[in-house]
Amino acid sequence: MKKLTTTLFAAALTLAPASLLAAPAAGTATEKKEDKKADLEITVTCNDQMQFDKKEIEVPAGKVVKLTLKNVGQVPKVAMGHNFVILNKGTNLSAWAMKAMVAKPTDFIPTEEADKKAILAHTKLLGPGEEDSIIFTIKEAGDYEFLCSFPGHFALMKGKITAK
Ligand SMILES: [Cu+2]
Repeated sequence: MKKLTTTLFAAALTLAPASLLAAPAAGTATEKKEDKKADLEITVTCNDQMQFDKKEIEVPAGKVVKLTLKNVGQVPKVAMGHNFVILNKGTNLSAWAMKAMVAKPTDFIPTEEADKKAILAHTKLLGPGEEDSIIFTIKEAGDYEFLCSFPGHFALMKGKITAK
């Protein structure tokens, strides 16, 4: 019995530092997006025909949403890259897309403050076979437009997220 107690005590000592280290990470600036638990997960695909497989998406307002974009195409990124950009309410999609179009060094995400502020969330620019996930929460109910900001794509690659 004494041996067992000693063993358990030793085990408790070994476990303690790990749990102590893990605790402070949550809710701090070091929190990674993977750590957040999504209330809802959505997958959107995009392809060489410049199509998202979804044009209308509904999400609950105030909930944590994880959206994964998958590029199922085969054409190289330089000619057919795709991303998924959600714009804040009140943004003029066409005007914003024109700014994005010339922002090649930043993968077609405009660098001006006002244009960046217009973004609610966005994925990386994806080449064929790639995917990226974003985590976001839409606090205010309403309609939000999304698009692919690769030059010339938004005419076909756009849609609406409704937060209810
Ligand atoms: Cu695209």
